Amino acid sequence: MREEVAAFEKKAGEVASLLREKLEDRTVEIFTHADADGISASSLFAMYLYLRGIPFRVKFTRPYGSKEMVELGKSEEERFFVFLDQGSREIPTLERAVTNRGHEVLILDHHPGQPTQDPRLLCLNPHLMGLNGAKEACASTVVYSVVEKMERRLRKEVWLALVGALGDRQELPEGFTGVNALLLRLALEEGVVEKKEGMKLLDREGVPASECLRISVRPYLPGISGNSLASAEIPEKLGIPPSSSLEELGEEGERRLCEALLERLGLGEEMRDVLWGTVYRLKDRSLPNLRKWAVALDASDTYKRPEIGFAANLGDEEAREECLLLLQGYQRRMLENMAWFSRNLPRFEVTPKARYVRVGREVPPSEMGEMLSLALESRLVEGDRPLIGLAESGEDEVKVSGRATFYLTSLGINIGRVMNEAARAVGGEGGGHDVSGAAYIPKDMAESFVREVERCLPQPVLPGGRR
Ligand SMILES: [Mn+2]
Repeated sequence: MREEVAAFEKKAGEVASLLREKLEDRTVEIFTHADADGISASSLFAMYLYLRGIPFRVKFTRPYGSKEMVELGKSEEERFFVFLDQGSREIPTLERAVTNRGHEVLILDHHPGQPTQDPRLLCLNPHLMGLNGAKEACASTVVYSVVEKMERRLRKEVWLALVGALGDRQELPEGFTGVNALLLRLALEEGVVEKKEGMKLLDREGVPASECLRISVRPYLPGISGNSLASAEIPEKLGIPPSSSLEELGEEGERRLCEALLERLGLGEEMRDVLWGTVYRLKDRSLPNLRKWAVALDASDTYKRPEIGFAANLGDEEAREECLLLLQGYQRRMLENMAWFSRNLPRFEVTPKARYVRVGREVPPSEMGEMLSLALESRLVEGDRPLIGLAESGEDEVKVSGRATFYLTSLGINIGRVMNEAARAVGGEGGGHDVSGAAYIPKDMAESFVREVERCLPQPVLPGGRR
């Protein structure tokens, strides 16, 4: 086992034994991000509390900023706050305004943050062991690593860690790395998850291959997704029976379809990793493949109903069906968003340092980040510079999403840091990982914010460049 992963595992064990005592006779208040990773992380934590009969509340929320943390700290009675998939950035505020006032805090997160010596603040974060929280562990991975050590029965729920990692796009072309890779091995050994080679499209079952292509949004297939003609023609030319699902084609059939798609897309070999890879499934088939399930959870977030995804993760069958319906609506909306993106491509402002996508109210703020990720992944825009989106959110607020590629981060670009610094400079809040981040800023400061981003981003290293 790699040294950093071993150090993470050791620390997880320490956190687990301290936490077991701290949780006795408490009511726990969980604050979690509402995306696939945050929902899965909170599902795992809730399963533990439920098994132990510890009362809890879950709040799905965008990451709490320092003002909201200070408000929490003002409470008179002593409370137990748990921050999942968030919290690391606010450690100084938590020490000053929350634990200082007698409250206990637990942070299980994978966003960058400082270490803490505060005995009332328990924290597990892969960054502190030298791991990269953008690709080696997600919040669900971190939560699993702790709760599994307190309750062996949770071993069979290890698949939720993989769902979180897929949701956060932590599966690299070569597969999972770091703690994620460790948990995948465990999931296979436990016999909970199966894997095989195949196309990484979501709708592998239940619909014909042509429909699977037409509604494909993760990945998005330029010129094919949303295009009934093209998506019917490609399988037809290969002689694929019109009613066959992807799953029914067998590996050889899938490979032929993949080659035909690659040729049609004409985007070069690098799209192969986007289309082809590992398919993960639950052995008991109680959910669709895990990649699809991760996007279904994201859909429940987009429709502001993360509790549906949460309930489905916990085994509620009605919620599972509802979540899959939300996914269908989400796929339709993302197809529209991507069409908007393609249409407006020529209008985006491009500076030597970044590309700016001003969506106004055309794309909802909750869907913009995903739209940018898809645009980069599907090569609708070149990955030669960061992609920064600005959307109106509410009366006087703008949401910003930033996306880069691992190639750009290797050149020293850190989107989370840029979001944090530029937002603070204009009176907003922001943060995130090296490859992706978000900020909320006052609406009238949007242009100042863009100037700050230009100031914070390093000089471009290469003219052009690739992903
Ligand atoms: Mn996350």
